[in-house]
Amino acid sequence: MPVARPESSDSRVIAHVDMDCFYVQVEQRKQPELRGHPTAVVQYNAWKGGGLIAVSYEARSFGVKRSMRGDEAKSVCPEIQLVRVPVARGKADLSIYRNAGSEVVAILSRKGRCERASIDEVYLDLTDAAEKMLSETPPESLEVIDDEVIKSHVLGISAEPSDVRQAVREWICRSNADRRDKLLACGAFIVAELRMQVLKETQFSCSAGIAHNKMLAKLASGMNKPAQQTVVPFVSIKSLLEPLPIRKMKQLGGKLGCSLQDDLGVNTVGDLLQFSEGRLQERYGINTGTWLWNIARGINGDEVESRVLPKSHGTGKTFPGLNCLKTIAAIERWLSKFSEELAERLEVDLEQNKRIAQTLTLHASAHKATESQSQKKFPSKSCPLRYGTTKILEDALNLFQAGLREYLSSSSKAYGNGCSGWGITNLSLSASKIVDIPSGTCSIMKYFHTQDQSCSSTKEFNDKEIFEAATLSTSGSESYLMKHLQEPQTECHEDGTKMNTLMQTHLEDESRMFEDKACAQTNFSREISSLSTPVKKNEPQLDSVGEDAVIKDAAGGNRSRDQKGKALKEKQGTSSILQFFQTKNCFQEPKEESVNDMQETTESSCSVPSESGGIRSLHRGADQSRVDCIYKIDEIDPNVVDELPREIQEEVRAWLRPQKRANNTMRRGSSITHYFSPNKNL
Ligand code: TTP
Repeated sequence: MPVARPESSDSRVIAHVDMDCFYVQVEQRKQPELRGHPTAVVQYNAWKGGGLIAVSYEARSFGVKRSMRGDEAKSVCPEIQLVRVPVARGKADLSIYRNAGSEVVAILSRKGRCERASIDEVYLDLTDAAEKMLSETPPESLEVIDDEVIKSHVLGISAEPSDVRQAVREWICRSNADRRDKLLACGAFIVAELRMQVLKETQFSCSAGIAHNKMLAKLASGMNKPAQQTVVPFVSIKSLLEPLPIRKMKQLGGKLGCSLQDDLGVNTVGDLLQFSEGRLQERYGINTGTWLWNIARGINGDEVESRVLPKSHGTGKTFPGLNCLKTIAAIERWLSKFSEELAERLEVDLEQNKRIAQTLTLHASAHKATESQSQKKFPSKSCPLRYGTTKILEDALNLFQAGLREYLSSSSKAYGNGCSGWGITNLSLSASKIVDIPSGTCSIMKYFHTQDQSCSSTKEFNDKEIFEAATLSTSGSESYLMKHLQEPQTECHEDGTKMNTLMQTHLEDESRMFEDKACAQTNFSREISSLSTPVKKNEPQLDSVGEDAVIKDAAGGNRSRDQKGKALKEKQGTSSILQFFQTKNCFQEPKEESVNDMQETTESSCSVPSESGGIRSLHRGADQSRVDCIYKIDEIDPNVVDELPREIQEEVRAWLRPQKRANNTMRRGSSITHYFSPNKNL
């Protein structure tokens, strides 16, 4: 539902930047010989040469359109070059385009707040930069103006084609102009410079709209493509909006737009101007009524959010016609591929951007066997996201089953019991509600906060825990998570009481950063205890952590290196943190840790750098038998050191430096040994 927001100021400078025929440009950069030739990117399948998803401007001039199949494009433009989208895991692999989009965002974000709106679109709030330019180097003071600025389209300027450039120059340099328009003129300079920089650094061209709000900037960016920019001065807003078909406006392509047309006879934005705000509120409610009244007048208070990273990660595939998926085995096969891809992307996001996703959602479309059945939608289902391919797959299957049950039960209610057949034509998984892990210890807490989800066993995963994505508000999700985290889960909670006092103190110091300290500590201790729990019989065991380590399964057989890698990845997460605290935990919980499983009581222990470049944790039991764990230094994220108590940071840092220096730290009076000494506080 649209939200009516008042404009914070009408002196903002907002740009919408949209890449030109983006996938084609990415392919042309890869194969420069395609530049300048009619080219299209196809999502290939055997049916009529696949579907076109991006078309170059050269091909467009021959009449090639995105809605065409490859064969049709060939018939319209025989010389067209069709490039296939890369394929991985049996489906389109968009990572090359995603990464190219990130390159562009990195450049565009240099001048102001930047919101990545899609794979190839960005909003920029350039107000501050424009104000700075206006006060320091106003356009009228410039002797030379770059051609890219002069080539701007300024809506409302009427001049003979031969005089347009001069008219634009005059508009840009007017000293008596309204301040708001002067700021837009400065915006034209800044955007032109950014676009040239994008071209220089990435070889991609883009187009842009410059206006005082997001709605107008977006409308303008598509008006003059490719490689051009359009400015919307205040006086031109009315003439820009009035003729626009109402259904072309954002959020009016669906039911609301239909209702405006059918019930009020509104076909263009201009038609909307005849209705008072009160009349629109009466018909559509206060919020939507005001929003409609506002957009008819070009008023839109949406802020540019500061977001250079994607809001969610999604992966999926369509299975049209006879290719639809009809068995759970087929669903599982595809969900397994999607889970693997999603887990990988989430891990990269966690590692590179320190972000975690909180919600997993499964979307599907069901086969339309009959016209009446086509009315019934396969419901989207969501649940808290647990990291790791296996867990994502497990949850995705549960979500699918829940959706299918609901789909079939309502279908059979509506169409009788004969309606039990199903076929899935579209299946996708997405990870959303992505949040930053704040720096400092809080990151560790948040990490475990998420990991805690994995404490709940799959058996506990039931329909009650599955909820509609659409009804999940942020606060709803928080309270859901908090509720579950606070519910004692016997196994975890009991282990939690083993938490070492050092860690408790440390957490308490940092707890201002976390809303629910008790909850965080419980989560943290759960994770600690699950780590410190000695290997169970059926779990794979690592012979050693060195290069040649092999994983032994319960039957004692060795698994391949690949499998080992995967298993390690799954288990480790942010391995350095877990490993480090595993070591600490050994120190802090001498008595309880040992009990039943290891048959030893830790009396004293210390961590030292090992000869093999790892950190070795030694624990001596009462019987003097030694548990010896080696942690590889190169697997430890140096950032984790900042999260440790100050008194031991220096020494741990020394371990992470070259081996020579690390060896110097192997001294008797080590602060770490002292830190963990049972007598430390005496
Ligand atoms: P768009 O920005 O819609 O289009 P475009 O960049 O190809 O062309 P234009 O210059 O007109 O903006 O889409 C960006 C990319 O997203 C596009 O290159 C391919 C991909 N895409 C799809 O895969 N499927 C689709 O249905 C659409 C619309 C786009």
